[in-house]
Order: sequence, then C-alpha cells, then structure tokens
Amino acid sequence: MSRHQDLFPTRLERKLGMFERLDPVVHTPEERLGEGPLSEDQVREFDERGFLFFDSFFDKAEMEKFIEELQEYEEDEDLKLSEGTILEPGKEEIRSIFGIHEISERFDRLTRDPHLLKIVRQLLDSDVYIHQSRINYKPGFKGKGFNWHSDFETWHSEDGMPRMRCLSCSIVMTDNNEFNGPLMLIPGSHKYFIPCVGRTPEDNYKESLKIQDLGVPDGASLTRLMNDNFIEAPKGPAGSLIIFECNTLHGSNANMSCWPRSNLFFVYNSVHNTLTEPFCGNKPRPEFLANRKNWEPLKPV
Ligand code: 6CS
Ligand code: FE
Repeated sequence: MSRHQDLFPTRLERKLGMFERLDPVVHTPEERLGEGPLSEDQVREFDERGFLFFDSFFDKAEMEKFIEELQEYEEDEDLKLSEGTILEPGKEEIRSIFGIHEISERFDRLTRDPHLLKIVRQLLDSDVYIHQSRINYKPGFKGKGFNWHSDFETWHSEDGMPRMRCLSCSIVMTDNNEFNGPLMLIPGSHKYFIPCVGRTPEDNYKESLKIQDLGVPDGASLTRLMNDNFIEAPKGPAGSLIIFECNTLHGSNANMSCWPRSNLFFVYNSVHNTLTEPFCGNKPRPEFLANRKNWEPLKPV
C-alpha cells in the first residue's frame, strides 16, 4: 500500500457514490465498554446515531466566566483582525474564532476537563489532542447558517486526516432553542462516506469558512439519509453538550431570533490519527485550523 493511498476519495471532477465507512465508530473493544464513564446504552447510541446530547453537562453558573470572556472578544478590535477570526460575509460581525484554546487559558483548561476527556478517550480508545478549536458566534438577527457537511470530508481532503478516529464536543454557551439556529444533525449519517464533487482551489478555507460550497454532499444522498432517519436539533440551556462523530452530517440555520447562539467546539483527534499531507493535493491549511505541531496527549486538570 502506498503511504498516501486515499481510502476516502472526494473533491474529484467526477461523482462517486456514497459508501459505508471503513472505520469503527466506537474504538474501544466490546469487552472493555463496561469501564465507563458512558453506560453501554450511551455508547450504543453514539455508535448507532453518531452523536450524544447531554442536557446541562456543565452547570449554567460554571459557564458565566466563559460567556463574559466571549463578550470581551466581541469588542476586541485586534482580535477581529487576526487570521483565526472569521467575519460574516461582507459584514462586521464575528462568525468564528479559531484556536480559542490557544487564545485563552480558561478555554485551554476546559479542553482538559477530566469528565469530558474520559468520555472522549472511552469512545476513541486512545490518548487524544486538539485538532481544532473554535467558537461560532451567531448574534441575534445577524448570525448566518452552515450548509450540510461532514467535518471529516474537509479534514481528510484539506488537512490530510487519515481515518475516522476523531470527534467534536460542542458546548452550548448560550441557551439553544429552535429559533436561534441550533446545530442540526442527521442520525446515522456517520455510517457512510459521501464523496463530493469539485477540485479544491488553494486557500479554499478563506471562502469555505464563510460559506461552504465545496465538500457539500449532493441532494440525492442527503435526501436518502434524511428519509432514513430524519433530522435532529438538540436544544438546551447553556452548559449543554453535544458530542458528535467526525463524519456525522450537520449544519444549521441562520439566527432569526433576538437571542445570540454561541457554540464552542473542541475537536479531539486520536494520537494514532495525526495529519499527513492533504489528500486534495494542496498545501496544508494554517495551524489555527488544523494542528500538525502539538499533538502531545491531553492530561486531565
Ligand atoms: O473547515 C473546517 O475545518 C471547518 N469548517 C466547517 C464548516 N466545519 C468544520 C470545520 O470546523
Ligand atoms: Fe462542521
């Protein structure tokens, strides 16, 4: 096998059909699943549906300091100009800040929260490091949506992530309801890889982080998966947590309410799945999007 054989071909000119994923969803072998902290039922649910929702995983009061910090960032003009800060198309509002755990010690510590880390390690069955972190702001009236996508499709083609042994933890920083553009997921969609059509231009991220056009699954594949298992939008108070597998299809609507919706994302990758050269053939994306340097295993604090 050549070192860079591509098991998940995508971003080609020609359409390939969707196929079953090659990697396990839960990496811990059956006989060790009883060790927790997730119950066997929860692990089975993650395996089958590709995500888990924890209402009030953290206390709302625990979140206060984080929320205050995020509000400070919104007014920080230097931060607005930095490379990792993505603004809404043609607008002044911040859409995302990448590398939040490198900007803030408080958020850095949160990536090593013992309970969270234990769950991640149980699902991936290995030491883990942060592949990417970000906060997605969705200010009232102004915040725009995200098209349907699999994160793994981008991380594989544009960042050279070899296999599906990675997951995202999304911590809800403001109450999510059906009106402020909560995260939507397609249960069971993580079981299939959907190759997407179209060559990736260099520096595609400058466009895709504002509006993603490439790496978006075709309508027929989405229709099939939605008809199979519908769509879910977990909702809950600040401090709630969504853990979703790196290949679970997700997206969100614009925020049409007056209430902001800010979600924090920590992407944990297995240390056995570190990045190689991007499979799309382009140069690697910047470190703030895809960490290639620091994959020392996270230790609980
Ligand atoms: O390109 C990326 O890595 C990011 N973009 C999107 C739309 N979702 C996943 C990821 O954070
Ligand atoms: Fe995403």
